[in-house]
Amino acid sequence: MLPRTFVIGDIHGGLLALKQLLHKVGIQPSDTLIFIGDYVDGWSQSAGVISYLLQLRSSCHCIFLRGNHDAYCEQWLETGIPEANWLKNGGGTTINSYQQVPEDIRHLHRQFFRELLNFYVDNENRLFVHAGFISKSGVRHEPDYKNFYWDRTLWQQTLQHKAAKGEQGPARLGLYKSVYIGHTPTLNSGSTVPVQAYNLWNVDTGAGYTGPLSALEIHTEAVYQSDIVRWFYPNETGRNGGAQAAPIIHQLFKRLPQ
Ligand SMILES: [Mn+2]
Repeated sequence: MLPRTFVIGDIHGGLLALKQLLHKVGIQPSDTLIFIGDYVDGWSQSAGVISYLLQLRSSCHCIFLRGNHDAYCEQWLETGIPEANWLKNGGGTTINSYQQVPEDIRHLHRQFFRELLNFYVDNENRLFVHAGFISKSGVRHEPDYKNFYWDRTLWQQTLQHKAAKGEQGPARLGLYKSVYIGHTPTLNSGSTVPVQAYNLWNVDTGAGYTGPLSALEIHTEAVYQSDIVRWFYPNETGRNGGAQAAPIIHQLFKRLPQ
C-alpha cells in the first residue's frame, strides 16, 4: 500500500467519534495524519482528545495544526484565566473535562498546545491551515498569524466564486497545489461530507454540531467518516442545542454535486 496522508476535521471534544474514525481508517505506521485543529470545545471529552492525540504520535506520523478553540484553551492552561469569548463558545465544556486531570498531565497538554502549527506546507506545495489566510503573497507573508485560525474570507470568497460559476477561485488559492481547511462546518452549505471547491477542501463536517467527523485521504480523495458525533453523546448538546439535527441527519452521507 502506498503511504497514505489523511486530513482530519475539527474534533471538538468528540473522542469516541475520533476513535471510531481511526478504527475505520485502519491506521498504519506509514500513514501521516494531519489534524486541522479545534480539538476542544463541544462534547465532554476535550481533555481526553488531547491525551489520545499525544499517544497517537507513537502509532504514526502526526501533524497538529492550531484552531481558534485550541488557542483559547492554550491561553487558559497557561494563565488559569478563561477568556470571556471562549466561555461563550463552548469553553465551559473543556474546563469541565479538565476537572480530574492532574498537573503532570496538564503540563504535557500545555506542551502539546504550544507546539501546534499555525500552518503546514508539504513538499508538494499543499497548504494545510485551520481557517485560512488573506495575504496575496501566501502564508509566509500573513499580516496577522491569528488569521490562520480565525479567517473565514478564504472559504466564503471561494464559495462566492463557485456560485458565480467562476473559472477560478480567489487568486491566493493559486499559490498552492491544494489547500485544506476546517473551521466552517460544511453543514452550513448543506453537506455532511468534505466539500471541494477548485483546489480548496473543507474537511470540517460539523462534528461539534450535528455532523460526523471526517478524514480525507489526499491522494485518492477517499473519505472516511464516523457516525454522527452527537449519537455518541446522547445527553449532551455539543456546540449548539441541535436545532439543525433533523434536516442534516435526513441527508446523511449524500454528496453534493461539485
Ligand atoms: Mn475553528
